[in-house]
Amino acid sequence: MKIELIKGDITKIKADAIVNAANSSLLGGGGVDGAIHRAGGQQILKECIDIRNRQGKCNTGEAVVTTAGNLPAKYVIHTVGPVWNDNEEKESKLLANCYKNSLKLAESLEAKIIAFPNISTGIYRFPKELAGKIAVDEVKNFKSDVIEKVIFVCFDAENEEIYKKLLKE
Ligand code: AR6
Repeated sequence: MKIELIKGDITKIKADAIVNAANSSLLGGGGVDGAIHRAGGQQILKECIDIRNRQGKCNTGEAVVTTAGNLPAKYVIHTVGPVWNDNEEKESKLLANCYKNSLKLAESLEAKIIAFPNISTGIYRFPKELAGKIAVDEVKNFKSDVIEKVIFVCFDAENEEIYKKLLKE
């Protein structure tokens, strides 16, 4: 699996699947979630509502999929990151689950290229350095014959620097 780092807006990425840092309501919000719903259009929200009606809320660490509406990607994988509350062990595990479950779901969709934002490092206040380490570890430990490339899309300069360093190691 190749790993790439891009600084920019994930809504512009032409991957098979892009990952959304959603909340458990699946009904949209701010940050990258807001950007994805704005750029993707009503179709994504409609499918999120269908999922809610079928299975209820999405728990932290889990992931669900919709199509990508007007986005250049094929699918949006919505995962719910943990809110940082200083419980490092518990919240790290939950963040790792976000990456694991998103990768598993991408694989089941036969997605070859998948793009991740820096889940939980915005509104949910997860420390960026630790979040980056968890993200890179989970991706490196995930062995797949289906996924060919994972793109980390960093929106802010701080995350970009952190990922540059982590990926050099
Ligand atoms: N493309 C890529 N990354 C982005 C973009 C973008 N267009 N916009 C922001 N980021 P956040 P969270 C980065 O707050 O911390 C929402 O309201 C941002 O710089 O989007 O998981 C949800 O509904 C940061 O590094 O997500 C939830 O309620 C990263 O995306 C809550 O926020 C994640 O920041 C989730 O909080």
